[in-house]
Amino acid sequence: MTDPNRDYEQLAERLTETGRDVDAINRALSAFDVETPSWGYGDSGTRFATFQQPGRPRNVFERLQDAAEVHRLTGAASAVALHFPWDHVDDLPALRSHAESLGLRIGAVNPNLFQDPDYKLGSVTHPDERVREKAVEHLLECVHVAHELGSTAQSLWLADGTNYAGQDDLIARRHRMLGCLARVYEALPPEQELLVEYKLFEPAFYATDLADWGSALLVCQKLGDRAKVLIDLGHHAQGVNIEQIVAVLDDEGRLGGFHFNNRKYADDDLIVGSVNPFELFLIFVELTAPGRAMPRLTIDQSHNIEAKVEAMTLSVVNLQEAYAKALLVDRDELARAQRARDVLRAHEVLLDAYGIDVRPLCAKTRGERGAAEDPIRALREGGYVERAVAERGSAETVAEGWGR
Ligand code: RM4
Ligand code: MN
Ligand code: MN
Repeated sequence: MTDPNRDYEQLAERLTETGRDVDAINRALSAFDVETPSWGYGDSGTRFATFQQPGRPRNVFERLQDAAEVHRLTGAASAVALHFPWDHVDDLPALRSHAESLGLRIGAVNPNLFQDPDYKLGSVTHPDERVREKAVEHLLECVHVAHELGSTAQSLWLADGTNYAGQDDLIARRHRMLGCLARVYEALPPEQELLVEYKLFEPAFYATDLADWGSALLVCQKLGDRAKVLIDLGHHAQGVNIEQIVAVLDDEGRLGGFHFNNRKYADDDLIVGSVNPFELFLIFVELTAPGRAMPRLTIDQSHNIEAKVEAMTLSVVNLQEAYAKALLVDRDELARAQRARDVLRAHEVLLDAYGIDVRPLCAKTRGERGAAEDPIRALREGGYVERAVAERGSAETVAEGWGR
């Protein structure tokens, strides 16, 4: 068995020898924080089935408890993104103080415009004014909810789109959307921003109304400065260079945030870093480029067969490690190689950082923050899940629906 302290000392020594400022890296790492999604703790499934897990949270209060456990273990997940109406409660102040009593704050509020039968042909793009009004009303309600909960963002994903060529006029849909979103934007209190997510496909299979980052950016530019684009890793065509999208949106001052997950094929919502850790590292290399401010970072995953609290904990750990590796990129050497037009030296600078085992560094930082050096092991040994099963019930069944 290796000694974690010795591993850390050896790594720190090597990093110092190669000119890295280990204290600065430790400071940056310990300030790292992501939002976890309430919907990642509750039931979720595929369109074929939802497998309910023993000890699953029965309501938003219990979903927050699970999120607090992930934060306790990782020290880096202090906010929880909520989804409405999945997380609806009558008493918003009670929800807010429950979160605060657990050492959490409420992250982005996510309106849901994709499950009501009225939205079959769209929400803010729907041809019927009545349906569009209903959608705007829900969005305005979410602005109010966020304000009450101390949240500073609306995170909007539209399922709107068409399944067949000729089904509707694409530009008429766009104009309806712009009209509705302008009203919501106008209603935002100063502390809130509007994050606009895009997705190439699903549930619409001919034309999604906000299919790509460019379409989302155009909408944001029309709305105003506090409208920004949100990137979800599962929402692109295969092979799209996501790190380049990060760089371009940041350059335009419109990078609002991230939905982290990983995919092999479509919007698979698997654990971030489980399929393509190198891509994740390259995204963090862009996010940490000199002069850039970190946008809102959120996990957006559905854990269908894996243990949920464990999956979320591993996701935060994977993000910490990708971030740590990005912090180790020798930016001066990279700039030198680029100036020298040395193609492979520049690439090698990235590979050098990627190749470093940062686990001792992350473990040390977590320990210093009062979190677990080995979060997954601490979760397994700490009995949290067993206690949840005892309190919440152990029925493992297959059910309809997901998100709560
Ligand atoms: C969508 C999208 C949204 C999320 C829903 C549940 O594919 O990623 O961000 O709110 O799923
Ligand atoms: Mn998403
Ligand atoms: Mn998605």
